[in-house]
This record gives sequence, C-alpha cells and structure tokens, in this order.
Amino acid sequence: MRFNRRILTLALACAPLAALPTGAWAQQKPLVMGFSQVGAESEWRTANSESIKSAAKEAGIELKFSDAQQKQENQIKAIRSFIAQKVDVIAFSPVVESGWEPVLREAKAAKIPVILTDRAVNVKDTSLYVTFIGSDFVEEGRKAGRWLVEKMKNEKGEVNIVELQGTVGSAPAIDRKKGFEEIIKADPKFKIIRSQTGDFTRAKGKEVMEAFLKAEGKKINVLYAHNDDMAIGAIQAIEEAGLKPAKDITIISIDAVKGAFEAMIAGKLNVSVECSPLLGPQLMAAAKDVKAGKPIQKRIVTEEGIFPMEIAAREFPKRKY
Ligand code: GYE
Repeated sequence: MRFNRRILTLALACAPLAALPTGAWAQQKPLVMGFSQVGAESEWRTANSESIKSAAKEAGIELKFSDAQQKQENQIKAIRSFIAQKVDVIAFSPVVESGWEPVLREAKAAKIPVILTDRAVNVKDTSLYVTFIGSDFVEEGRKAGRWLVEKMKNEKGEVNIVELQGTVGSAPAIDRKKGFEEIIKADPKFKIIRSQTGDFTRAKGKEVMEAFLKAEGKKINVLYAHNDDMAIGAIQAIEEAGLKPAKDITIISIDAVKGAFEAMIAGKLNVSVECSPLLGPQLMAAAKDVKAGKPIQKRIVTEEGIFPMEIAAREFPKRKY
C-alpha cells in the first residue's frame, strides 16, 4: 500500500512536466547539425569552416563537423554516419556535382533534411535537398571575363590566356570556366591556349603554371585562376621563371581572400573577384527555419563584388577573410 502511494506521489509530481506540449520540449534540446566539409585546400575553405563553427556556437546549434580531405567517398561516409546518429539536419559542401542521389535518398528516407552550402549538386530530383546557399559561380566567371575584356579593349593582337581550373567536376570549376568563356568568346582575339586543373591549391597551382611556362613561355599574356590560392602559387612560378607577375602576365583570380589583397598591394595580382566564404550565419538560420517547419527559399545567393589592384590597399582593412 505504502509503495503504491509513493508511485502515486511521484506520478503527480511529474504530471505538470508530462503535460507540456512536445514542441516546448523540442526547443530545449539543442538542434544537432552534421556538416561535411570539402577539406582544407584553400584560404577560402579555412575561412568558411571558421564561419560555420562560430555561427553554430552563436546559434546554440550542436555541430558535428567532418573534414572530407577533398574526397567524395569520405563525404558519403560522413553523411551515412550522420544518418545513423539521427542528427536533426545534415549540411554539406559537395566536393563534386555528381554522384549524390543514393546517399541523399537515404537521408530523405530517414526524414533528415539536407542543406547544401557553397557548392551545388547535379540531381534530377531537387526534393533531395531543402535549399542551396552559396555564390553564383557562373556570374563570378563572367565578372572575371568582363574585367579582362575592358582591360584589353585597345589590344589589337591575340590575347593568349592560360587557365588554372579548380577541382575537376566541382561546381565552381565548371561554372567559373563557363561564365568566363561566355564573355570572352565575343571577341576572337581572346584564346585559351592551355587549361588544366590545379585542384584549388597553391602547390598544384605553382606546379601547373611551371608546366604552362615551360610549354608556352613568353606567349602567355593572361592567367585566369579559378581561385586565389592557385594564382598565388602561379605567381611564384612566374617569378622563378624570371617574369613579372601582373606586368608581363596579367593575372585574374577569384575569392578575394586576404592573401589576394596582399598580392595586389605588392603589385603581383591584377584583380580578384569576390566569393564570400562567410556562409555560417545564413546556414544556421536556414537550419532553424527548416526545423521549425517554416517555408524556405530553394536558392539563397550570396552577394559579392570585384576588387582590382588599384583599390586593394583602400579595401584591405575592411576585409573579414
Ligand atoms: O573558390 C576555392 C575553394 O567552393 C567557392 O573552393 C568554393 C571554392 C573556392 O577551395 O578557393
């Protein structure tokens, strides 16, 4: 009898809690996000990871962060592990565009929403992700192209361009090439004489530029690099070949990270098109909205500008990455 009464007292004490609506319970638990990052290949990526980590902290979101070292298989493994751990939201920056359907279908079957950030995927069924937050890479390529067309408008002869592409099959490499070509093809004097991947890294950028210089030498008028790190590596190769970067060879790159500003201020890089890595706050806001069942835009585009060397010193103190 005494035993029963105890149980009864306990049950009564717990009753007010049990009566709370489930939504209120859910709000007390921190939202858990599994994030699969591409790697640590560039200054841009370092700033991006930093932005995501600090924004998660700020938003009170528990972040499970996984670095894929530029390998799709590692990203697929990480996403599967997030599904097994039953996280609330999965976010990732896909290293390449294709090959994501199976794992995204697994996430969907587990009812875990997926947010894409930075890079896009190429899937037929767009219900496999809730939104894509990031830059318009085709437009970045166009900005690079427009800058070059303007700079070379009085040039009568051929303009020989070498191109350092980003990671093969990645959205920024595909789109930055496309946007740039779309603009320069209007004038046949522009010719891309060599184009190869430098995998978005300084080391590869330098190595490939060395090969370009060996093959083409003084014929090269312009270098178009899909990111600043590859341009910075290439600048070293150009100097080692006894040429003057930004003078003998006009250099255009993308990202506008601090390293690019330093190169512009030193007179070694002509222009960098901005690509903002500070996607963390938007990502966390989107995750909260998705979890709260609020409607969310399918595409959230980052706004960005372009910085020629002439204004680099003035802009540098304002830069956040
Ligand atoms: O431009 C490059 C990085 O996906 C936009 O990846 C990103 C690119 C960025 O490695 O520096």
